[in-house]
Amino acid sequence: MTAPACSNTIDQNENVIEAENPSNPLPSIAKPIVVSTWNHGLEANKVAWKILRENGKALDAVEQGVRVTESDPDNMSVGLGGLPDRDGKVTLDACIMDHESNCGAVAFLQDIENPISVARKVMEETPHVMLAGDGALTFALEKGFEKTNLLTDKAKEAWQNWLKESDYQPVINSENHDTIGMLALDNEGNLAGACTTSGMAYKIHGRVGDSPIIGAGLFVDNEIGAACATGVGEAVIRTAGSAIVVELMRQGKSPQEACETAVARIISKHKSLDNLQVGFIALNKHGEYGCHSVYAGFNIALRDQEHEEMVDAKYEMEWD
Ligand code: SD4
Repeated sequence: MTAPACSNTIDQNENVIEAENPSNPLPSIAKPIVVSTWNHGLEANKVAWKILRENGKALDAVEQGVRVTESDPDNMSVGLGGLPDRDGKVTLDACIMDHESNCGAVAFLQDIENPISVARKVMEETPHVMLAGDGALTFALEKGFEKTNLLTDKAKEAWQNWLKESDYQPVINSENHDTIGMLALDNEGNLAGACTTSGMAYKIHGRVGDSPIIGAGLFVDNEIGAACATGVGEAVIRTAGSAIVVELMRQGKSPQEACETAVARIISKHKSLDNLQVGFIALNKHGEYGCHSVYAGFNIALRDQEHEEMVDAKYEMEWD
């Protein structure tokens, strides 16, 4: 899956690129690739790949890619059709980051189908990184986004069924942690990433997860690599998950080794691992990728010149 981050490599013109000190930037080989979380990544990757293949920018690829999942009403964990919080409100978190360390995010945003594009506007058209709640909505409307009812009949019915139990505990299981995180490397050798979710189903109204938090749900350092996370956001925030994965790559670890070490960190920092699913994906400047999760079941979608496939992540534990 990955080659050692420090070995010499050959670029597309057959030039040998000498490995550098791992604390220095990795040499870039222009080799477009996109990786994203879970099965829905396959469809999202198609759109991202078309942009990459036509020499488009990684930033455009990840934004347009994850919009596919946000706009899919059948997907119950991202954007339109996402499962609501315990009060029946669909609230969205998203962030985006480019190769110049520009980043933008929205948190606790309601009624907007494509939060990733609002996050990009925050990045490009404000001096801020994150807008939340009503402020984010007002900003989105000012920028021309339209209000949409995100609660589909299917999601409403699921919420009403959940209400019958009325234990008012956010439900945590492997099925409802289905953020889409996407990382891309373009022909220019630039990296970008995007992350978007409706978050944990039946969460407390106002809860924000890791997905809009730069360094937790997503991190990109164009000198080294990019990483994103899926799963229980609280655990990812506690460990600065995606930033850690990138820093581990900076120290010379391969993307796979970096994801494994970050998962080990999550495990070591939690006394109870009940339902604590977290998965990471990472991509470095060579176009090498890795993925790893706490529990079985995490998979990623890969698209490059030779591959269009799902890859099962290795993991630490089986579910009981
Ligand atoms: C969250 N990390 O809100 C998100 C949920 C998720 O796959 O990743 N789902 O905690």
